[in-house]
Amino acid sequence: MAAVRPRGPNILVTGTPGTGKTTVSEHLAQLTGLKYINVGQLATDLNLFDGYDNELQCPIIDEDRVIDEMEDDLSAGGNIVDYHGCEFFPERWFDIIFVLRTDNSILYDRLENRGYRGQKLESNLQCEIFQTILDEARESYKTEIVHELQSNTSEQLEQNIEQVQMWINQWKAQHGQ
Ligand code: DAT
Repeated sequence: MAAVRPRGPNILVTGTPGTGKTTVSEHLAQLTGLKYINVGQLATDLNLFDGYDNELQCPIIDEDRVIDEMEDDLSAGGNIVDYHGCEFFPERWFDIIFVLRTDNSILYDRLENRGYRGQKLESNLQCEIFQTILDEARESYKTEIVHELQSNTSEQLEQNIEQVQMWINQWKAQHGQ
């Protein structure tokens, strides 16, 4: 049976760092009134870390504590969640998953602009080349709720925002909201 979500659908926007999750999610939250949850930022704000990943050169989030922190919001519904991973979230949380994808050369420039260098830059590019996050999403959720979106250009950004908005409106109509 479908979950009851009084505040609207829960959407996960995932993908390799630099593919545009924050950009698209913040726009969507503004346009729709859904709550934006940036999981990396939440972990930083509340210091929910559990070690350090030497390969990706970033702290490892404490998944159990992050889930505890998010549970009330996700149970109520109406959230846009932004994170570069997806397999540790409870499957029941999400109504739809969007996996953003970016061509290598474009992603390289975005990550370099962000100050990524060496191993950190390489590991993130490999993550995109091997479609690691898309595979993770397909393995962790029903494939029919996992959608790949190309995120190379500002035109595609606009199209993606429009597509997700349309989906939200449809969901609300179907659920009498
Ligand atoms: P993420 O949250 O996935 O790490 P971001 O939203 O911070 O990514 O975007 C990284 C950079 O790329 C940022 O400068 C905005 C830009 N960007 C994002 N999506 C884009 C798109 N579809 N077209 C052009 N630039 C984009």
